[in-house]
Amino acid sequence: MPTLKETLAARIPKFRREVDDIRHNHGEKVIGEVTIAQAYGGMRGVKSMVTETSALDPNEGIRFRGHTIPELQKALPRAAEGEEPLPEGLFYLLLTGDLPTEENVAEVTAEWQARGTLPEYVYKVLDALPPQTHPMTQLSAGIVAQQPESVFVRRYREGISKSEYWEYTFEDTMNLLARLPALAAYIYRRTYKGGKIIPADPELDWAGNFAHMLGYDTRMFRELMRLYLTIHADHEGGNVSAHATHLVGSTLSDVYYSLAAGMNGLAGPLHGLANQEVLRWILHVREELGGGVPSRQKLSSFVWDTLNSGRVIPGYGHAVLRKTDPRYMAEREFALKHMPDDELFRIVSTLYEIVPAILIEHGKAKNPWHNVDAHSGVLLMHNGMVEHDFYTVLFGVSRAMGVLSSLVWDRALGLPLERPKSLTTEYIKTII
Ligand code: NMX
Ligand code: MLT
Repeated sequence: MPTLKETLAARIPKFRREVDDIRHNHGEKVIGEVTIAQAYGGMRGVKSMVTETSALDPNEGIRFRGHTIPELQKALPRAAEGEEPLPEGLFYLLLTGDLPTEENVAEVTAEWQARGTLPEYVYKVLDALPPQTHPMTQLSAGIVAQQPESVFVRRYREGISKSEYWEYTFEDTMNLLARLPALAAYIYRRTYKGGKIIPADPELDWAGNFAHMLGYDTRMFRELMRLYLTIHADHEGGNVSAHATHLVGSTLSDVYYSLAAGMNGLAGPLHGLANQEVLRWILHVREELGGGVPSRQKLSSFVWDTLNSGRVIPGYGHAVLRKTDPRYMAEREFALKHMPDDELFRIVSTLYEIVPAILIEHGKAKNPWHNVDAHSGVLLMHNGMVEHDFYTVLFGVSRAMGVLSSLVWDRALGLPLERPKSLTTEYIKTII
């Protein structure tokens, strides 16, 4: 069986030739136009970059290398004990474009186990931060602190050919992904559990071992991590964490600098931090409305109060999606299967029924439907992980697989420095 790196090495020359041919022979073809509204409006809908690993359809949701989430729940290999896909399989798919066999997945698991030890100095860097430092700050610091490990930087200084860049980016990617669970688990343990490190279990898969190092040794939590880390991995190239990683990476910054940039973007409340905000908001709803599962009527007026005070309803809306996020549906199915009577899940379910109609009546959000962050927190709460400031770190561990797969391909295709043109309002006034 060819290794993952050999499979990738075999794919790259042909795809590079195809892309070179498209750029050379069709480079002048127009794929869109840009309006003033888009230039001021966060570049929504501007077709200005290429990302191979996944594509987002506004109505259907995400496809990873052409496969929907329900398809992958059937097609990707699973742990012996479980029914959820193994994230290592998704990584193999994102990187190569091929659905992996059980052996392909076992190879990734074994590689990540072998490379998974966090350098000792990273613990010291984290220990130097006050314990109340937000977990996303710790994640970003812990990633960038490992930058001296970069194989790419070492080889680049020695003087390598452009055609080899991808190989060392691949090595850095494998090392960083292998160590992210140990880093994230230490952040959790030092922030909330007195700092006692739980050693890795070499018998477990990547997500199962992550659950173990966090301190959760139930089958349900391992299964939740497998699902969670699979579905959050990628959301095409324009989302802030993917785009920031790609942008910083386009300067030939290594994977450590690039991923830290992506994670800093994920830490914003309009992006990944929304998963923590949703939980805070739901707990606040429950407290304000006297505990238990509030009636639809009481919940409706709470939603209106939030909107009328000028705040967004976290977990609803999307820059691209125009229907319920299939990641939300995968989480909902997990809840229906494992915890249908959970009180917070019942609140989320009631919100699922009432919020879209309220947002439509409110008339501002272009997408009134549920996104992934509206649901993930209650699954974690049910399993005992109550520290919601940590939730975005889980999103980040998963997102690293998608954005770093793309960075390997950026290097393989020799994509250039990203540098769009900006305009001034003074200039815009001259063209209207
Ligand atoms: N609640 C209230 N108002 C909203 C919401 C919402 N959930 N979503 C959008 N709006 C408002 C938005 O603030 C804007 O108002 P204004 O004109 O006063 O500036 C207006 O509706 C138009 O915004 P859209 O064009 O629909 O949304 P946009 O593409 O700019 O932003 C989000 C997308 C996701 C940032 C936005 O829907 C939002 O703030 N949602 C809540 C936060 C959230 O759940 N983020 C997580 C996204 C997924 N992820 O994991 O990254
Ligand atoms: C994501 O997963 O990155 C979010 O849904 C945001 C986006 O796609 O813009």
